[in-house]
Amino acid sequence: MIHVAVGMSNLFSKFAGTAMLSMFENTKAEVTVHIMHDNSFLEENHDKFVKIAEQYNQQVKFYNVEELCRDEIEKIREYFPEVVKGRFTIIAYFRLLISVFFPKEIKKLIYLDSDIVVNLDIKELWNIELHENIFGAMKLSSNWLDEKVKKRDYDTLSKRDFCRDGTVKPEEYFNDGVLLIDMEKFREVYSKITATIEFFGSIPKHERDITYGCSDQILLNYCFSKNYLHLNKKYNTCLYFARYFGDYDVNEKIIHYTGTAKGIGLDIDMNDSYNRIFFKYFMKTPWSNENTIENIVKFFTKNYNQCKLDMIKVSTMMAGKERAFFTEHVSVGPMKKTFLVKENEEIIATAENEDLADYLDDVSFDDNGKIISYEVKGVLKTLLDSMKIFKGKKVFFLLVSGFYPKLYEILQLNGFVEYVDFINGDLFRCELSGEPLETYPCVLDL
Ligand SMILES: [Mn+2]
Repeated sequence: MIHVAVGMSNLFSKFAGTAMLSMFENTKAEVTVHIMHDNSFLEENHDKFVKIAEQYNQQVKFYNVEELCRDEIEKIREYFPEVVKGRFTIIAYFRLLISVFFPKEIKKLIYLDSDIVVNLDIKELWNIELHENIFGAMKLSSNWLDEKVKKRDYDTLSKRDFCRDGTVKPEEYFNDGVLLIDMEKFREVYSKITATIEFFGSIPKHERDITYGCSDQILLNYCFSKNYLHLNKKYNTCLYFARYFGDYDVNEKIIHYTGTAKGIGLDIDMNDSYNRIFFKYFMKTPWSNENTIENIVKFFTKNYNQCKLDMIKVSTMMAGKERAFFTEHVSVGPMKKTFLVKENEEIIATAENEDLADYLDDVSFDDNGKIISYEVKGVLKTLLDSMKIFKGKKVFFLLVSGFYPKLYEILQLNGFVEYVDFINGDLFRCELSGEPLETYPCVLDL
Protein backbone atom coordinates (compact mmCIF):
# COMPACT_ATOMS: atom_id res chain seq x y z
CA MET A 1 0.00 0.00 0.00
CA ILE A 2 1.31 3.41 -1.03
CA HIS A 3 0.58 6.20 1.47
CA VAL A 4 0.28 9.78 0.23
CA ALA A 5 -0.48 12.78 2.45
CA VAL A 6 -1.86 16.00 0.98
CA GLY A 7 -2.07 19.24 2.99
CA MET A 8 -4.86 21.65 2.06
CA SER A 9 -7.39 24.23 3.21
CA ASN A 10 -11.05 24.00 2.21
CA LEU A 11 -10.45 26.62 -0.48
CA PHE A 12 -7.85 24.35 -2.10
CA SER A 13 -10.04 21.20 -2.09
CA LYS A 14 -10.47 21.29 -5.86
CA PHE A 15 -6.70 21.43 -6.34
CA ALA A 16 -6.01 18.62 -3.86
CA GLY A 17 -8.82 16.67 -5.54
CA THR A 18 -7.17 17.18 -8.94
CA ALA A 19 -3.82 16.06 -7.51
CA MET A 20 -5.48 12.93 -6.09
CA LEU A 21 -7.38 12.08 -9.29
CA SER A 22 -4.31 12.59 -11.49
CA MET A 23 -2.40 10.18 -9.25
CA PHE A 24 -5.15 7.53 -9.42
CA GLU A 25 -5.34 7.90 -13.21
CA ASN A 26 -1.66 7.03 -13.59
CA THR A 27 -1.15 4.06 -11.31
CA LYS A 28 -2.33 0.49 -10.89
CA ALA A 29 -0.87 0.33 -7.38
CA GLU A 30 -3.06 0.51 -4.26
CA VAL A 31 -2.97 3.99 -2.75
CA THR A 32 -4.29 5.53 0.46
CA VAL A 33 -4.54 9.30 0.34
CA HIS A 34 -4.40 11.05 3.70
CA ILE A 35 -6.10 14.44 3.45
CA MET A 36 -4.75 16.87 6.05
CA HIS A 37 -7.15 19.79 6.44
CA ASP A 38 -8.02 22.57 8.88
CA ASN A 39 -11.28 23.63 10.60
CA SER A 40 -12.56 25.29 7.43
CA PHE A 41 -13.07 21.94 5.64
CA LEU A 42 -16.66 21.46 4.42
CA GLU A 43 -18.71 18.25 4.32
CA GLU A 44 -19.51 18.71 0.61
CA ASN A 45 -15.80 18.69 -0.23
CA HIS A 46 -15.19 15.70 2.04
CA ASP A 47 -17.83 13.80 0.04
CA LYS A 48 -16.19 14.67 -3.27
CA PHE A 49 -12.86 13.17 -2.14
CA VAL A 50 -14.69 10.00 -1.06
CA LYS A 51 -16.41 9.85 -4.44
CA ILE A 52 -13.12 10.03 -6.34
CA ALA A 53 -11.55 7.32 -4.18
CA GLU A 54 -14.56 5.03 -4.70
CA GLN A 55 -14.48 5.64 -8.43
CA TYR A 56 -10.86 4.43 -8.63
CA ASN A 57 -11.19 1.75 -5.95
CA GLN A 58 -8.66 3.52 -3.73
CA GLN A 59 -8.64 4.69 -0.09
CA VAL A 60 -8.93 8.15 1.41
CA LYS A 61 -8.62 9.21 5.06
CA PHE A 62 -9.09 12.60 6.70
CA TYR A 63 -7.23 14.43 9.46
CA ASN A 64 -8.27 17.74 10.96
CA VAL A 65 -4.74 18.83 11.85
CA GLU A 66 -5.98 22.05 13.43
CA GLU A 67 -7.79 19.88 16.01
CA LEU A 68 -5.18 17.11 16.26
CA CYS A 69 -2.29 19.55 16.76
CA ARG A 70 -4.11 22.39 18.49
CA ASP A 71 -1.23 23.34 20.84
CA GLU A 72 1.48 23.08 18.19
CA ILE A 73 -0.49 25.23 15.75
CA GLU A 74 -1.31 27.83 18.38
CA LYS A 75 2.41 28.10 19.06
CA ILE A 76 3.32 28.50 15.37
CA ARG A 77 0.64 31.20 14.99
CA GLU A 78 2.02 33.01 18.01
CA TYR A 79 5.68 32.71 16.93
CA PHE A 80 5.30 33.59 13.26
CA PRO A 81 2.38 36.03 12.96
CA GLU A 82 4.08 37.72 10.02
CA VAL A 83 4.00 34.49 8.01
CA VAL A 84 0.79 32.89 9.24
CA LYS A 85 -1.57 35.55 7.96
CA GLY A 86 -4.34 33.45 6.53
CA ARG A 87 -5.76 29.96 6.61
CA PHE A 88 -3.72 28.85 3.64
CA THR A 89 -0.35 29.50 5.17
CA ILE A 90 -0.84 27.55 8.40
CA ILE A 91 -1.59 24.55 6.14
CA ALA A 92 2.02 24.74 4.96
CA TYR A 93 3.22 23.81 8.46
CA PHE A 94 1.14 20.62 8.60
CA ARG A 95 3.97 18.63 7.01
CA LEU A 96 6.17 19.50 10.01
CA LEU A 97 3.60 17.98 12.36
CA ILE A 98 2.87 14.61 10.71
CA SER A 99 4.90 12.79 13.39
CA VAL A 100 2.37 13.95 16.00
CA PHE A 101 -0.77 12.38 14.59
CA PHE A 102 0.11 9.96 11.79
CA PRO A 103 -0.65 6.26 12.48
CA LYS A 104 2.55 4.59 13.78
CA GLU A 105 2.14 1.58 11.45
CA ILE A 106 2.82 3.82 8.46
CA LYS A 107 6.57 3.53 7.89
CA LYS A 108 6.90 5.42 4.62
CA LEU A 109 4.97 8.38 3.27
CA ILE A 110 4.84 10.66 0.26
CA TYR A 111 3.87 14.24 1.12
CA LEU A 112 2.36 16.40 -1.63
CA ASP A 113 1.30 20.06 -1.65
CA SER A 114 -2.19 20.59 -3.02
CA ASP A 115 -0.95 22.65 -6.00
CA ILE A 116 0.29 19.57 -7.83
CA VAL A 117 -0.57 17.27 -10.73
CA VAL A 118 0.89 13.77 -10.71
CA ASN A 119 1.49 12.90 -14.36
CA LEU A 120 3.47 9.71 -13.76
CA ASP A 121 3.05 6.46 -11.85
CA ILE A 122 3.42 7.41 -8.17
CA LYS A 123 4.79 3.92 -7.55
CA GLU A 124 8.01 5.01 -9.24
CA LEU A 125 8.63 7.66 -6.58
CA TRP A 126 7.42 5.34 -3.81
CA ASN A 127 9.95 2.65 -4.78
CA ILE A 128 12.97 4.93 -4.48
CA GLU A 129 15.29 3.59 -1.78
CA LEU A 130 15.93 6.23 0.89
CA HIS A 131 18.83 4.31 2.52
CA GLU A 132 20.00 6.33 5.55
CA ASN A 133 18.16 9.51 4.55
CA ILE A 134 15.25 10.89 6.57
CA PHE A 135 13.51 11.99 3.40
CA GLY A 136 13.96 12.76 -0.27
CA ALA A 137 13.30 16.20 -1.78
CA MET A 138 14.09 18.20 -4.91
CA LYS A 139 16.93 20.64 -4.53
CA LEU A 140 16.72 24.07 -6.11
CA SER A 141 20.16 24.28 -7.69
CA SER A 142 22.34 27.34 -7.16
CA ASN A 143 22.01 28.04 -10.87
CA TRP A 144 18.33 28.61 -10.41
CA LEU A 145 18.94 30.90 -7.46
CA ASP A 146 21.36 32.99 -9.50
CA GLU A 147 18.92 33.20 -12.39
CA LYS A 148 16.22 34.40 -10.03
CA VAL A 149 18.44 37.05 -8.53
CA LYS A 150 18.91 38.49 -11.99
CA LYS A 151 15.16 38.76 -12.19
CA ARG A 152 15.03 40.71 -8.92
CA ASP A 153 13.18 37.98 -7.08
CA TYR A 154 13.23 39.34 -3.56
CA ASP A 155 11.73 36.20 -2.08
CA THR A 156 14.72 34.20 -3.22
CA LEU A 157 17.08 36.99 -2.28
CA SER A 158 16.01 36.57 1.32
CA LYS A 159 16.71 32.86 1.00
CA ARG A 160 20.18 33.74 -0.18
CA ASP A 161 20.63 35.83 2.93
CA PHE A 162 19.53 32.83 4.87
CA CYS A 163 22.09 30.73 3.02
CA ARG A 164 24.83 33.34 3.49
CA ASP A 165 25.61 32.54 7.13
CA GLY A 166 26.62 29.03 6.03
CA THR A 167 23.87 27.12 7.81
CA VAL A 168 22.35 26.15 4.47
CA LYS A 169 24.34 26.00 1.26
CA PRO A 170 22.42 27.49 -1.68
CA GLU A 171 23.13 24.38 -3.74
CA GLU A 172 21.56 22.20 -1.04
CA TYR A 173 18.42 24.28 -0.55
CA PHE A 174 15.32 22.21 -1.41
CA ASN A 175 11.65 22.75 -2.21
CA ASP A 176 9.41 20.92 0.28
CA GLY A 177 6.29 20.56 -1.91
CA VAL A 178 7.07 16.89 -2.63
CA LEU A 179 8.70 14.75 0.05
CA LEU A 180 9.37 11.01 0.22
CA ILE A 181 9.61 10.37 3.94
CA ASP A 182 11.00 7.56 6.09
CA MET A 183 8.43 7.98 8.86
CA GLU A 184 10.43 6.11 11.50
CA LYS A 185 13.41 8.38 11.03
CA PHE A 186 11.20 11.46 10.68
CA ARG A 187 9.54 10.68 14.05
CA GLU A 188 12.98 10.40 15.65
CA VAL A 189 13.93 13.93 14.54
CA TYR A 190 10.63 15.57 15.47
CA SER A 191 12.24 17.11 18.56
CA LYS A 192 14.78 18.79 16.26
CA ILE A 193 11.92 20.39 14.32
CA THR A 194 10.17 21.63 17.47
CA ALA A 195 13.49 22.95 18.83
CA THR A 196 14.01 24.85 15.57
CA ILE A 197 10.50 26.31 15.74
CA GLU A 198 11.29 27.42 19.34
CA PHE A 199 14.64 28.82 18.24
CA PHE A 200 13.27 30.95 15.41
CA GLY A 201 10.20 31.83 17.47
CA SER A 202 12.41 33.22 20.23
CA ILE A 203 14.25 35.67 17.93
CA PRO A 204 12.81 39.11 18.80
CA LYS A 205 10.43 40.24 16.08
CA HIS A 206 12.33 43.46 15.34
CA GLU A 207 15.49 41.43 14.64
CA ARG A 208 13.76 39.23 12.10
CA ASP A 209 13.87 39.45 8.37
CA ILE A 210 10.23 38.87 7.32
CA THR A 211 10.86 35.66 5.43
CA TYR A 212 14.04 34.63 7.20
CA GLY A 213 13.62 31.45 9.13
CA CYS A 214 9.87 31.29 9.35
CA SER A 215 8.26 29.35 6.52
CA ASP A 216 7.91 25.56 6.68
CA GLN A 217 10.46 25.29 3.87
CA ILE A 218 13.03 27.46 5.64
CA LEU A 219 12.58 25.49 8.86
CA LEU A 220 13.02 22.13 7.10
CA ASN A 221 16.05 23.38 5.20
CA TYR A 222 17.56 24.70 8.41
CA CYS A 223 17.22 21.26 9.99
CA PHE A 224 17.96 18.88 7.15
CA SER A 225 19.62 20.54 4.13
CA LYS A 226 22.75 18.42 4.60
CA ASN A 227 20.79 15.30 5.25
CA TYR A 228 18.35 14.37 2.51
CA LEU A 229 18.21 12.35 -0.67
CA HIS A 230 18.28 14.57 -3.76
CA LEU A 231 15.30 13.55 -5.91
CA ASN A 232 15.23 13.96 -9.68
CA LYS A 233 13.45 17.19 -10.59
CA LYS A 234 10.85 15.25 -12.57
CA TYR A 235 9.31 14.41 -9.15
CA ASN A 236 8.84 18.10 -8.36
CA THR A 237 8.87 20.18 -11.52
CA CYS A 238 8.41 23.70 -10.16
CA LEU A 239 6.63 25.67 -12.85
CA TYR A 240 8.45 28.91 -12.23
CA PHE A 241 11.71 27.31 -13.31
CA ALA A 242 10.34 24.96 -15.96
CA ARG A 243 8.71 27.85 -17.82
CA TYR A 244 11.71 30.09 -17.27
CA PHE A 245 13.98 27.54 -18.91
CA GLY A 246 11.46 26.80 -21.67
CA ASP A 247 10.71 23.20 -20.67
CA TYR A 248 7.10 22.58 -21.70
CA ASP A 249 7.12 18.76 -21.79
CA VAL A 250 4.53 17.63 -19.24
CA ASN A 251 5.08 13.88 -19.62
CA GLU A 252 6.41 11.70 -16.80
CA LYS A 253 6.47 14.51 -14.27
CA ILE A 254 5.03 15.59 -10.97
CA ILE A 255 4.11 19.17 -11.79
CA HIS A 256 4.18 21.74 -8.98
CA TYR A 257 2.18 24.91 -9.75
CA THR A 258 4.41 27.21 -7.72
CA GLY A 259 3.69 30.92 -7.75
CA THR A 260 0.41 32.65 -8.41
CA ALA A 261 1.29 35.75 -10.42
CA LYS A 262 0.54 35.84 -14.13
CA GLY A 263 2.73 33.66 -16.26
CA ILE A 264 4.17 31.87 -13.24
CA GLY A 265 1.55 29.62 -11.69
CA LEU A 266 -1.63 28.05 -12.95
CA ASP A 267 -3.99 29.97 -15.20
CA ILE A 268 -6.47 29.33 -17.98
CA ASP A 269 -4.25 30.10 -20.96
CA MET A 270 -4.72 26.82 -22.83
CA ASN A 271 -1.71 27.45 -25.08
CA ASP A 272 0.40 26.42 -22.09
CA SER A 273 0.88 22.65 -21.73
CA TYR A 274 1.05 22.84 -17.92
CA ASN A 275 -2.32 24.62 -17.70
CA ARG A 276 -3.80 22.12 -20.16
CA ILE A 277 -2.71 19.06 -18.21
CA PHE A 278 -4.20 20.52 -15.02
CA PHE A 279 -7.56 21.01 -16.72
CA LYS A 280 -7.42 17.56 -18.29
CA TYR A 281 -7.57 16.10 -14.78
CA PHE A 282 -9.63 18.82 -13.11
CA MET A 283 -12.47 18.28 -15.63
CA LYS A 284 -12.78 14.70 -14.41
CA THR A 285 -13.25 15.73 -10.76
CA PRO A 286 -16.66 16.38 -9.15
CA TRP A 287 -15.58 20.02 -8.73
CA SER A 288 -15.91 20.51 -12.47
CA ASN A 289 -19.61 21.11 -13.19
CA GLU A 290 -22.02 23.73 -14.57
CA ASN A 291 -20.82 26.18 -11.91
CA THR A 292 -17.33 26.02 -13.39
CA ILE A 293 -18.63 27.33 -16.74
CA GLU A 294 -20.70 29.97 -14.96
CA ASN A 295 -17.66 31.17 -13.00
CA ILE A 296 -15.45 31.42 -16.09
CA VAL A 297 -18.15 33.40 -17.91
CA LYS A 298 -18.57 35.65 -14.85
CA PHE A 299 -14.84 36.35 -14.80
CA PHE A 300 -14.71 37.42 -18.44
CA THR A 301 -17.99 39.37 -18.22
CA LYS A 302 -16.59 41.34 -15.30
CA ASN A 303 -13.43 42.12 -17.28
CA TYR A 304 -15.46 43.08 -20.34
CA ASN A 305 -17.73 45.40 -18.37
CA GLN A 306 -14.75 46.99 -16.64
CA CYS A 307 -13.24 47.77 -20.05
CA LYS A 308 -16.46 49.51 -21.13
CA LEU A 309 -16.51 51.56 -17.92
CA ASP A 310 -12.85 52.48 -18.44
CA MET A 311 -13.62 53.65 -21.98
CA ILE A 312 -16.24 56.05 -20.68
CA LYS A 313 -13.92 57.26 -17.91
CA VAL A 314 -11.08 57.87 -20.38
CA SER A 315 -13.27 59.65 -22.93
CA THR A 316 -14.49 61.99 -20.18
CA MET A 317 -10.95 62.57 -18.99
CA MET A 318 -9.67 63.35 -22.49
CA ALA A 319 -12.41 65.81 -23.48
CA GLY A 320 -10.69 68.94 -24.84
CA LYS A 321 -7.21 67.70 -23.92
CA GLU A 322 -4.18 66.22 -25.68
CA ARG A 323 -2.26 63.08 -24.82
CA ALA A 324 1.34 62.93 -23.60
CA PHE A 325 3.44 59.89 -22.70
CA PHE A 326 6.06 59.02 -20.14
CA THR A 327 8.04 55.77 -20.24
CA GLU A 328 11.44 54.10 -20.22
CA HIS A 329 13.75 54.22 -23.23
CA VAL A 330 13.22 50.54 -24.16
CA SER A 331 9.43 50.86 -24.06
CA VAL A 332 9.07 53.76 -26.49
CA GLY A 333 8.69 51.52 -29.57
CA PRO A 334 6.09 49.11 -28.15
CA MET A 335 4.24 52.04 -26.56
CA LYS A 336 3.97 53.88 -29.90
CA LYS A 337 2.41 50.75 -31.40
CA THR A 338 -0.01 50.12 -28.54
CA PHE A 339 -1.24 53.72 -28.32
CA LEU A 340 -0.97 54.59 -32.05
CA VAL A 341 1.05 57.63 -30.96
CA LYS A 342 0.90 60.49 -33.46
CA GLU A 343 3.83 62.64 -34.67
CA ASN A 344 2.84 65.73 -32.69
CA GLU A 345 2.19 63.99 -29.36
CA GLU A 346 4.70 64.56 -26.55
CA ILE A 347 6.85 61.63 -25.40
CA ILE A 348 9.13 61.95 -22.38
CA ALA A 349 11.44 58.97 -21.96
CA THR A 350 14.56 58.03 -20.05
CA ALA A 351 17.84 58.36 -21.93
CA GLU A 352 19.54 55.15 -23.09
CA ASN A 353 21.86 55.08 -20.07
CA GLU A 354 19.31 56.48 -17.62
CA ASP A 355 17.43 54.17 -15.22
CA LEU A 356 14.12 55.10 -13.58
CA ALA A 357 15.16 52.92 -10.66
CA ASP A 358 17.87 55.50 -9.85
CA TYR A 359 15.16 58.06 -9.05
CA LEU A 360 12.41 55.83 -7.69
CA ASP A 361 14.18 53.03 -5.80
CA ASP A 362 15.09 55.41 -2.97
CA VAL A 363 11.59 56.77 -2.46
CA SER A 364 10.56 55.83 1.07
CA PHE A 365 7.16 55.58 2.73
CA ASP A 366 5.88 55.88 6.30
CA ASP A 367 3.63 53.27 7.97
CA ASN A 368 0.53 54.82 6.37
CA GLY A 369 1.97 54.44 2.88
CA LYS A 370 2.64 58.17 2.61
CA ILE A 371 5.86 59.33 1.00
CA ILE A 372 8.63 60.54 3.33
CA SER A 373 11.37 61.55 0.94
CA TYR A 374 12.10 61.70 -2.76
CA GLU A 375 14.29 63.63 -5.11
CA VAL A 376 13.24 65.18 -8.40
CA LYS A 377 16.02 65.02 -10.95
CA GLY A 378 16.78 63.87 -14.49
CA VAL A 379 13.83 62.64 -16.50
CA LEU A 380 11.60 62.94 -13.44
CA LYS A 381 12.21 66.69 -13.43
CA THR A 382 11.46 66.88 -17.16
CA LEU A 383 8.12 65.13 -16.52
CA LEU A 384 7.08 67.35 -13.61
CA ASP A 385 8.08 70.55 -15.48
CA SER A 386 6.04 69.55 -18.52
CA MET A 387 3.05 68.50 -16.42
CA LYS A 388 3.08 71.94 -14.74
CA ILE A 389 3.24 73.77 -18.08
CA PHE A 390 0.46 71.70 -19.65
CA LYS A 391 -1.80 71.31 -16.60
CA GLY A 392 -5.41 71.17 -17.81
CA LYS A 393 -4.24 70.82 -21.41
CA LYS A 394 -2.62 67.39 -21.50
CA VAL A 395 -3.23 64.01 -19.89
CA PHE A 396 -0.02 62.07 -19.23
CA PHE A 397 -0.06 58.32 -19.86
CA LEU A 398 2.56 56.81 -17.58
CA LEU A 399 4.07 53.46 -18.62
CA VAL A 400 6.45 52.70 -15.78
CA SER A 401 5.18 49.19 -14.73
CA GLY A 402 6.22 48.45 -11.13
CA PHE A 403 7.12 52.07 -10.38
CA TYR A 404 3.60 53.41 -10.86
CA PRO A 405 2.61 53.46 -7.14
CA LYS A 406 5.70 55.53 -6.25
CA LEU A 407 5.31 57.91 -9.17
CA TYR A 408 1.60 58.23 -8.30
CA GLU A 409 2.48 59.44 -4.78
CA ILE A 410 5.04 61.94 -6.09
CA LEU A 411 2.56 63.38 -8.59
CA GLN A 412 -0.16 63.62 -5.93
CA LEU A 413 2.24 65.53 -3.68
CA ASN A 414 2.83 67.95 -6.56
CA GLY A 415 -0.90 68.61 -6.96
CA PHE A 416 -1.66 66.33 -9.90
CA VAL A 417 -4.77 64.13 -9.92
CA GLU A 418 -5.17 60.65 -11.39
CA TYR A 419 -7.79 60.46 -14.19
CA VAL A 420 -7.49 64.24 -14.59
CA ASP A 421 -3.80 64.95 -15.16
CA PHE A 422 -2.41 61.46 -15.52
CA ILE A 423 -3.33 57.80 -15.89
CA ASN A 424 -1.55 54.46 -15.54
CA GLY A 425 -0.78 53.62 -19.17
CA ASP A 426 -0.04 50.01 -18.27
CA LEU A 427 -3.81 49.55 -17.79
CA PHE A 428 -4.07 49.50 -21.58
CA ARG A 429 -1.49 46.83 -22.11
CA CYS A 430 -3.10 43.56 -23.15
CA GLU A 431 -2.15 40.26 -24.78
CA LEU A 432 -1.75 42.10 -28.09
CA SER A 433 1.02 44.18 -26.50
CA GLY A 434 2.59 41.26 -24.70
CA GLU A 435 0.86 41.45 -21.32
CA PRO A 436 -0.92 38.18 -20.40
CA LEU A 437 -4.33 38.51 -18.79
CA GLU A 438 -4.21 37.70 -15.08
CA THR A 439 -6.55 34.69 -14.92
CA TYR A 440 -5.34 33.14 -11.68
CA PRO A 441 -8.26 34.73 -9.75
CA CYS A 442 -10.55 32.89 -12.17
CA VAL A 443 -8.80 29.58 -11.44
CA LEU A 444 -9.27 30.17 -7.69
CA ASP A 445 -13.02 30.72 -8.22
CA LEU A 446 -13.63 27.79 -10.58
MN1 LIG B 1 3.19 24.34 -3.38
